[in-house]
Parts: sequence; C-alpha cells; structure tokens
Amino acid sequence: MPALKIIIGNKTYSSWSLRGWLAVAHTGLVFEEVLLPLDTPEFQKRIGGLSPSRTVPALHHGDAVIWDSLAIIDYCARLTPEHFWWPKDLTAYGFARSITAEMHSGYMGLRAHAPMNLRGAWSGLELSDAVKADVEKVQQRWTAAREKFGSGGAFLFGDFGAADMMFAPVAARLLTYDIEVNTACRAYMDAVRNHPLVDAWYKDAATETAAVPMDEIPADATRLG
Ligand SMILES: N[C@@H](CCC(=O)N[C@@H](CS)C(=O)NCC(=O)O)C(=O)O
Repeated sequence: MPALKIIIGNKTYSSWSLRGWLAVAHTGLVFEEVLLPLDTPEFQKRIGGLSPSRTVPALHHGDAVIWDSLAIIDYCARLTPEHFWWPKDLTAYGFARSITAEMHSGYMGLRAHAPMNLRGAWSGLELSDAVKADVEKVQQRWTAAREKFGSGGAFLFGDFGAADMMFAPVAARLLTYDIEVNTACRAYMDAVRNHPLVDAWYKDAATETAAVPMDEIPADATRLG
C-alpha cells in the first residue's frame, strides 16, 4: 500500500479539512498529515504544489492526488470497503447520498454566517433568515435519517459513516454558536462530538494558536468561554 498523506488547513477553522481527515482516519490506515496555515503566505506558496484546486483537503496516495472532501471520502471508501461508509440498503443509500451532496453543494447561509470555529463557545449570534432556513433543513434531514435509518447506532445511518463525516462540521457549528435544535438532533450532535476521531481533531485544534480573522465570530456575538 503506497503512503497516504493528507493536506489540511488549521484544525480550528477548516471544515472541509475535517471532512477529508475523518475519511482518511476512518480507514484505520497509517497516514501522514501536512497542515498548511490558512490565509498565510506559506499557504499560498505551498498549496499549488500539493492541491490542483489550491484548496484543502487534498489526499496523496502513491501517484494519485485526490482533492475535494467528497472525492476523498469516496476514495477512502474504496481503500477500506470492509468499514462502514454508506448504508447497504438502496433506499437508505439514496437518502444518504442526497443529504451528503446537498451539504457539499449547499447550506450557504450557515457556511457564510456561522464559520466553523472550534475555539471557545459563543451565544447571541443574530441568525439571518438564511441561517434559520439552513438550521431548519439540517434538523429535518438529521431527524429523518435517524428515525428511518439510524436505529443500528447513534449516527445518521447507524454506524459512523460518510454522511456523518460530511455533517461533522455542521454539528460543530451548531455547538459553537449554541444554536437550539430538537432533542434528537442534539443527541446526534453529542454523538458526533464524542466520536473518538472527532474528539482527536478537537484536541489537536485546542493546541493551535493562529487566528484566521475572516473565520472569527461576528463582533456582536457574546463570548461564553
Ligand atoms: N469543495 C471543496 C472546498 C474546499 C475549500 O474551500 N477549502 C478551504 C478551507 S476549509 C480552502 O482551501 N481555502 C483556502 C483558499 O481558498 O485559499 C471540498 O469539498 O474540499
């Protein structure tokens, strides 16, 4: 097996990196990680040689370079098909694929107004209509997945898999900004936060000191801790 290397951004802020990193870590294979600090001259200097899209994450595996988080998830699923990635049942698979693609290409309100930031906890975030609509939609998707397909475990389709990787940074945002959700969604978010790989990422993030101003919380929010 050729060496696996994933290029990521700051663990505090880089939501797409978290998705790709969860995928490679979920394989259980040994991998190296290279962290390029976001929004720095170093990032600009090195990213071109490491990622064709000039974005993180990017996965290197022998001669293969895979960029874009969803592509990395699918590539990693090919590396270790014996692990759980997508539900086997076709109806569940269709739902998992749909909500994962929807996350990958949408939720612009949440992405623009509630950037992932694992440092500290906040309240008082004024939610725009776009954010409220995204929070409502994600609750519908999570509740439906848990009710219809999630009885085998604590995650969207039972065991931790591809859809959870895609939504882990959403759970992180809702926790960071203390956004109210229904009980089932809160339980799901807690399961994601307590997943060993997610927890490992949070622990690494807690050692970071760099600040990326564009991903910092709006000035009118109230810091809790
Ligand atoms: N669709 C891409 C998005 C990747 C992306 O936008 N990554 C951000 C960091 S979270 C990035 O590399 N930003 C650096 C830049 O654009 O200069 C994916 O799924 O991986």
